[in-house]
Amino acid sequence: MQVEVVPMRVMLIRPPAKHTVESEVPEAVSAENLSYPPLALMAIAEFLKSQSTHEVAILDAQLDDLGYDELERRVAAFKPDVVGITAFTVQLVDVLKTVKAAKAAGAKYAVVGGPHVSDFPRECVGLPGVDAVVKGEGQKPMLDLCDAWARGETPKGIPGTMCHPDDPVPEQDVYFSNNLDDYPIIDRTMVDYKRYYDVMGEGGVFTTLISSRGCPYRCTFCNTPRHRYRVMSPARVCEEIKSCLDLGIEEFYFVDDTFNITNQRVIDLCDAIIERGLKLRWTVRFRVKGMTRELLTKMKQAGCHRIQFGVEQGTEEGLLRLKKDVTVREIENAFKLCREIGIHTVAYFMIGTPTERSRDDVMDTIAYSIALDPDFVMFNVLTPFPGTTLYDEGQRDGVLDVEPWMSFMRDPKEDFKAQVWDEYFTRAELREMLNHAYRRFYWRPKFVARNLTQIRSPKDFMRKATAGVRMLTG
Ligand code: B12
Ligand code: SF4
Repeated sequence: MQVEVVPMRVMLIRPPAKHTVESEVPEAVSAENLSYPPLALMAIAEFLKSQSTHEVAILDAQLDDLGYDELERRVAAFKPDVVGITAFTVQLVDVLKTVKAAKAAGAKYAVVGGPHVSDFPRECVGLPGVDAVVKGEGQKPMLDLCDAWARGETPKGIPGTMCHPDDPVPEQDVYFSNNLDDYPIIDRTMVDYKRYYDVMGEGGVFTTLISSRGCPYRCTFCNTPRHRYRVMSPARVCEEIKSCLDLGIEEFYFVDDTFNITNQRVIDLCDAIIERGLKLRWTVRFRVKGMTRELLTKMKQAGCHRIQFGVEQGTEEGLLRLKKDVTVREIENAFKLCREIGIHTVAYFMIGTPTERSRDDVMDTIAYSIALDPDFVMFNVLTPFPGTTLYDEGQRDGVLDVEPWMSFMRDPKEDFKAQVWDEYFTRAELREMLNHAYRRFYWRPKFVARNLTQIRSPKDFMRKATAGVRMLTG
């Protein structure tokens, strides 16, 4: 007998950012968090559309800064059978509120996925209102869940998913394919794509894209899944870029965990971009290892205008402790080459790491960030997240009390504050040094002068000025 399949109405939601866990990120930086397109949800939506007849919509509650009443109204208007919500650990309170609002609006099933679930699937599936969670890449598991519900079945044993805390935790991430090329190209028009922007960019229409998954390195503060590193072919990446260029998108940010695991991959991609005559401006997240003049020159030729480097520390001891697997010399070489070749740089630094034992040590980190001479710098207070080696080390060494984190996972509360590495400094001291770091870096005549010469348009000026004022007052 044929089972009747009724296509599901599926709404994928990026929750409002109203209750983000305070983790000592300056307001100036978090204020800019809302400008990225919801790439994960777009990838899932495109996949569902390409493989099924389910009706799919995306609701980016952060783009319009929606409150929960309005969110509920918008969900009710779409009448979804299933809502899928993306979860960062720091947004767990908002995720739960979104589940609640969606259910109140009539959604039958709520699925939660994203980086938080990948780390804590069992705790997440136990949260009220959550019907299923997806660990790892969500495209195929989300399709399987919706198909099961469409057939009127109770999903059971779908790879990559859990529907009850007693279900076995998926051991491996579920890929649609080992070949990233098999994922369909995302149609950027499914969101209001012209409204996303890059505050450090040049004011053009902006999007993100991803051309590889995973990272083989082991930095102790990072919880990037250690799954197999997979890359997209240069031809497939170019096809996706072309589809965006056709829409008038000019600025691209590759959000790969680390873009340059091998130089050859980067060179091949640049060659493909150049051969096809694609004209775009792009930025990437890089490691400083293996930087060569040849590589950077090729990248510049292919339109790369900015590289974001996770520097974190300016001493060999600090780098070793975080298992960065790079040296101070390699860092300095990378920044020097970028400056010579004319690629802008962003340096990410951490404050309050286990090897900064005195205020002088932190001031040395700040002084190093200035000496390195990047175009922009981002400082964060080190906050060991669950799922990282540093979190386990902190627990082992008696620096971190993990119980507050665990109870937050099971019962997220708005007043939760993530514990910083407070072996040598109080939270207040770290916050004060963080603010000092931003002021010292950005309040320099050299920085102001350089940025004035780089401003392209009045719109660009307004954006940078607003961000700059926030940095200095934040
Ligand atoms: C771009 C980015 C940002 C941007 C924009 C984030 C955004 N709102 O879109 C900015 C700079 C703002 C940012 C900020 C932060 N980020 Co961030 N960021 C990223 C980055 C580099 C790319 C995200 C992305 O677009 N990936 C591409 C998509 C396609 O992949 P994906 O997100 O993994 O999604 C797949 C699965 O997770 C799953 N999935 C995702 N959502 C859903 C939903 C459903 C229903 C289902 C079924 C499946 C599913 O399926 C997707 C498709 O395969 C990732 C690292 C990475 N490479 O993924 C870190 C990452 C997501 N960030 C991280 C962190 C920690 C932060 C900050 C807390 C850092 C800080 N201290 O400030 C802040 C928090 C911001 C906030 N307030 O929420 C962590 C998250 C860890 C966690 N457990 O939550 C990551 C994983 C980096 C890391 N390895 O530590 N980030
Ligand atoms: S910080 Fe970057 S290089 Fe280090 S493990 Fe994470 S993604 Fe890889």
